[in-house]
This record gives sequence, C-alpha cells and structure tokens, in this order.
Amino acid sequence: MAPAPSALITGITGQDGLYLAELLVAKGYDVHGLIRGQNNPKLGLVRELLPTVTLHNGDLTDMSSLIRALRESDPDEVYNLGAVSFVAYSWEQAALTTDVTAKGVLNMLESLRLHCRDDLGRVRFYQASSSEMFGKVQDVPQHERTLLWPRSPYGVAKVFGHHMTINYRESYGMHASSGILFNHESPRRGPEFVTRKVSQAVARIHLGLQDELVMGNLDAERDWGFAGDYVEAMWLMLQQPVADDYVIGTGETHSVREFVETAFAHVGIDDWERFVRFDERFVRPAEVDQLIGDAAKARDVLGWKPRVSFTELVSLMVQADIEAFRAGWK
Ligand code: NAP
Ligand code: G4F
Repeated sequence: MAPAPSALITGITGQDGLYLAELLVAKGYDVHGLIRGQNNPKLGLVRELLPTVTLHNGDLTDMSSLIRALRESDPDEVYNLGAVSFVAYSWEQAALTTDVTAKGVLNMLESLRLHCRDDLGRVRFYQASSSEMFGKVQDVPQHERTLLWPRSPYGVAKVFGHHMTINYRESYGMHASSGILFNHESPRRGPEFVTRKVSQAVARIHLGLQDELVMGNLDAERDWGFAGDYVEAMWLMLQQPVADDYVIGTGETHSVREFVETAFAHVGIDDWERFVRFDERFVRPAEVDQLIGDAAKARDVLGWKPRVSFTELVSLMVQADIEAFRAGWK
C-alpha cells in the first residue's frame, strides 16, 4: 500500500488553515501545520479540532524555522496560507505586512528550493493569492490575465508573492500554483472582517445584547463565497499534473449594504437602517470598489464550482453566531 501523502500548512490557525487541514485529514493525509509565537492563543483550538495534526514552531519571517519545519514534516504538498491578511491593518503596519505577506512567500519558496535540492518538482506548492491584487479593476469580471492594480499595502504584498510563485515555477520548474481567491467567509472568519463583524452584531442585536452596528463604506461590492468550498479548490490545484494559476470566485457580486440587509432579514428585521451608524474610522485610505471573479478556468480544468449561495452563506454565519452566543449563556 502506498504511504499516506503528507502536507504542511502555514496559517493553520486561520479560517482557511482549519478547513483545509480538516479536508486533508479526511482524505487520509498526514497533516503538519506551522504555528508561531511562544504561546499562540489558537493552539488549544487547533489541538481540539485537529488532534492528529503535527505542529511545528515557525514563522514566515524566520527562514531557518521554515527549513526546519520542512525537514521535520517532509511534505508532498505545501500550502502557504500564512499572512497578515486584514487589508485595513496593512496601512497601519505596512512594513510588517511586507515582511510576512510578501517576503514570507519568498522565504517559503527559497526554503522549499533548498529542501528539495536536485528534485525541484518533488513537492507541490500552493500560494494563497488574492482578488485584492485586482484593486482598481481593469476588467469586469476579473480573470487570470487581468492586469493587477493593488490598492493597499496588503494587495501590493500579495502581488509580490504571486509573481514570485510564478517566477519560481518558471525559473526552477517547481510545481508552484497560485490560487487567486475572492473573498470567502464562514463562522470561523476573524471578527475584524466585515461579514463576521456584521453576523456577530446582528446575532447580538437579535438577542438583545447590542443596539447598534457601526460601519464604514456600505457601497463596496465583493464576490463572497463559503470558505469550505474554497479550500477544495486549493487541493484540486495541487492534484494537477502541471502547476498553474486559477481564479476562484462565485461570479456574483453583492454590496456590503446587501450583506447587512440580508443578515438582518435572517432575524426578521426589515428596517435595519435604524441599527446601523456610519463612522469614518472604518473608511480606508483607498478602496477596492467592486470585485467579481470569473472562475471559468477553475470550472473547466479543476471541475470546481461553489456550492453555497450568498443568502445561504449570510444565514449560516448569523445562525452560527446566534447559537454561539446562546451557548455562552449556559
Ligand atoms: P486568517 O484567518 O487571517 O489567517 C492568517 C494565518 O496566518 C493565521 O494562521 C496566522 O497565524 C498566520 N500568520 C500570520 N502571521 C504569520 C507569520 N509571521 N508567520 C506564520 N504565520 C503567520 O486568513 P484566512 O482568511 O484563513 O486566509 C488564508 C490566506 O488566504 C491568507 O494568506 C490570506 O491573505 C489569503 N486570502 C484570504 C481570502 C479570504 O477571503 N479569506 C481571500 C484571498 C486570499 P496566527 O493565528 O498565529 O496569527
Ligand atoms: O471584510 P473586509 O475587511 O475584506 P477585504 O478588504 O475585501 O479583504 C478580504 O478579502 C480579500 C480578498 O479580496 C483577502 F485577500 C483579504 O485577506 C481579506 O480576507 O472588507 C470588505 C469590504 C471593504 O470594502 C471595506 O471597506 O467591507 C468594507 N467595510 C465597510 N465597513 C468594512 C467595514 N470592512 C470592515 N472590515 N469593517 C467595517 O466596519
């Protein structure tokens, strides 16, 4: 019998890292994760959800820790999901964002190149690229050949990582793929992102625990999908004989206003405007006005398509938060 394939995931404590690790464990992989910090607050959660996963201490800014994690895990596949991923925060700590989200990709690719030595195609690499790279969009919808025009330090950092991944593929023949993923959400989404901020607030308002929701730009439009669907696309990319880049999105766009309206509708509130207040603090120095992905290549080559609709996504997030807050009362 062939040995179980193995995978190393950076960013295993994040939304996507948890879903991807669960998917790979279910597929029989020997899963390894990189975890940073001397006392990471997510360690308990990872151990509880993923008891069979082996964790390695490391940080994307510390190349020797990456080389060590590769040596210890000896993976067939590496998924580089680790990043400073909150766009608004990237203006406040642009240098840190660059070190982790941009240079961290180079550190990982270079560590992998050294690890693989003379068999550079041996380990397959996935880079978590982002629709934020399209920024001031030059095509509607956006596809793999759309010109990149990032609008935030985060977007600029992701462009670096994206091109570096392509460069290592072209320079060294590495099996390095880049997934250009549009926004994907879930009950595991960090509370700083707009969808979870809204789902938590609506749940709390419904339960009488909060009376207002303070928001920034309600006109921005995003192509929102369910994270559980999107990690399958990551895995499918690394199962292809030839590495490539793929856009992953639903092909639908909705405004933040629509998200808020749909979330309130889930708890039976139609006159939602009375709960929502605007605050300049949440407006960004430069905005990405509209994102909508054309995932035709992923559909045709990978056979991937999203399963969860926009309305289902909003409802499942609000409902999960209602249940979580209720459970907290017990
Ligand atoms: P997330 O929940 O914010 O998770 C980010 C992960 O990166 C966390 O595990 C975090 O670890 C880790 N990390 C941060 N700094 C690190 C460092 N210096 N070294 C190693 N790891 C570090 O993000 P996500 O939503 O799961 O997204 C996963 C990846 O996809 C990210 O690269 C993100 O930029 C990209 N992406 C996300 C979306 C989306 O809509 N979710 C769309 C396109 C691309 P700690 O827990 O220790 O902080
Ligand atoms: O939820 P967001 O913070 O996500 P954003 O900026 O689109 O970035 C996410 O998706 C990217 C893929 O396109 C990822 F690469 C990235 O890592 C991250 O996962 O904000 C969405 C929109 C923005 O236009 C923002 O201005 O919501 C608007 N917004 C309005 N009020 C708000 C708020 N965003 C947040 N976080 N908080 C608000 O109060």
